[in-house]
Amino acid sequence: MLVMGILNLTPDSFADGGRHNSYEAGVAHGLEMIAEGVDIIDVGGESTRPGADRISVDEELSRVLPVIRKLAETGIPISIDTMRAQIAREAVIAGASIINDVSGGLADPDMFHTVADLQVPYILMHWRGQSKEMNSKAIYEDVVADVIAELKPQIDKALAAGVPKEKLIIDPGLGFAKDSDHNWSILNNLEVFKSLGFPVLIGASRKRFLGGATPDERENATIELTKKLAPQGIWGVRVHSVKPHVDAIAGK
Ligand code: PMM
Repeated sequence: MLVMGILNLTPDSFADGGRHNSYEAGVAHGLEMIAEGVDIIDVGGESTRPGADRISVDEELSRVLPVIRKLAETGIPISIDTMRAQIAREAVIAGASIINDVSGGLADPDMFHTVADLQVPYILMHWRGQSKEMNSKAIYEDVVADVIAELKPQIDKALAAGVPKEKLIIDPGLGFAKDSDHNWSILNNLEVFKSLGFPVLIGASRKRFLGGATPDERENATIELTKKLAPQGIWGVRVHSVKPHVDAIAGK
């Protein structure tokens, strides 16, 4: 199971919110993750937390491109966490080699054609709407069946646009238009997601549904979850801390 380390380049991730510092701090954090054994670094410039505002394309580009260029020099695979086709394209030109789209192709009508053109792996996540509105969309008849039923047409559209089958990775999108019970139902039924025939990525790291009053408690719960996922044939976990997850997968 691969460890995808999160590198959020949003101003609230850094003490002073300044651009120069976020470049320096972002690169430093990326190098630290590499030293700890990360498999993929997931670089994102736009917050997708519930309630978050959108930022401009220029702002997103200026946050992510310099850091991608620098970290790509190390040879470690970099994914770009974006729902915008233009950002995906420029990030790949800058050195990213995977596109991680939390909207699963729903936010930008150009995304699937861009991915097909770039011929890079594409993480297609289940999504129901932008951060501002997603909590009100956490309504399901049967969350596992409904999420699968909504992932399938997006998969079909990606394939029809020319994204090669072997380049698709799916993600049930924990916390995106899902409450705590929904997230746990998904985690308890991962074989249904695996049966679609694509690698499965899980992003549970420090999310609220894990419980715990403090970030430390949520981090510990994330590590426990990684231990449970490792023997289940899951392709990768998207996590904030790298070393504890590398160790958990190695059975340490
Ligand atoms: N979660 C967040 C951002 N990007 N990408 C994928 N593929 N899967 C996720 O679950 C996911 C993601 C939000 O979490 P963060 O704010 O802690 O980065």
